[in-house]
Amino acid sequence: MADPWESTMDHAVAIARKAGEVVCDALRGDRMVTTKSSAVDLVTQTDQKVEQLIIQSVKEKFPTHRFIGEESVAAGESCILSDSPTWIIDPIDGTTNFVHAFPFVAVCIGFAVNKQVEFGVVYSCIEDKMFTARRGRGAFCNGEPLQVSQQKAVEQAIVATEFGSDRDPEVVDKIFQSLRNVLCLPVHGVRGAGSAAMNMCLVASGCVEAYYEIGVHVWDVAAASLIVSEAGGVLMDVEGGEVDLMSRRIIAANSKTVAERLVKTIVAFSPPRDDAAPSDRCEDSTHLSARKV
Ligand code: LIP
Repeated sequence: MADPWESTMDHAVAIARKAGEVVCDALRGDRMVTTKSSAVDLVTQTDQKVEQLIIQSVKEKFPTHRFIGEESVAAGESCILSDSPTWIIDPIDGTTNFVHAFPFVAVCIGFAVNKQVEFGVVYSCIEDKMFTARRGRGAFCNGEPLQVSQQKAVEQAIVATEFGSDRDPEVVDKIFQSLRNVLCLPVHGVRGAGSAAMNMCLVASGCVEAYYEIGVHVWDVAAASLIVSEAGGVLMDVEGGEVDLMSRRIIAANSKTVAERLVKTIVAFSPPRDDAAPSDRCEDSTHLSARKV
């Protein structure tokens, strides 16, 4: 049966690759860094330039489509997912990595219709790895099929997580309590690529058995969530049950068994939702300052 979103996905792959070229070019020059919700929540002119490149290219081809973009939301746009065809964009997932030239940087484009992700594209541009997934049609890296790890024993797993950009001591304590609990399950190891999407693509690739994080945003995980599930993986909320991409909480695992072990291990808390009213979100631009790296 013909795929109604085939040409749309083709455009997403093409613009992700073009955006990745812009990111890699910027790595060879100076990068002007400012901050958003905290002194370590970084953003650069390249993040903003790449997001606008993607959005403008989509508007020209698909003028009725909607957008949720990390930097557009930071600038005050709404973060509401309607039933309309919606592009969910993280122009640079791993911005801190980008600032430091740490080689895990991804352009993320998720595409949702009726609030369901229909395709996901994650382009790890420094590695030149194009991760893609189309609902019901599998997940791939540079055209090669992806399959999650078959290891069901969490004690023989590698688990990925991140520390996020919230430095509130109470939040940091909960993050470290979870990290300690996971490490002492025990697991073979804990890793972090510095990018939610890259961690999830490592799960889809079978290199890591699970990834969890509290504090991510819908643009970090929307595209990669489909890549994980189409590679045979499982998505779950940190307290069990169906993942809510707006909740800022996620477990992406190779199996329900591993996911459920993490549910029993993680110290859960609830950050302000992505679709909360802007006044209720913790994003505070009073940290805006500029420096060159
Ligand atoms: C990053 C996420 C990561 C999280 C960071 C940051 P960004 O996304 O990929 O998982 O821990 O705080 O949110 O900001 O680089 O697009």
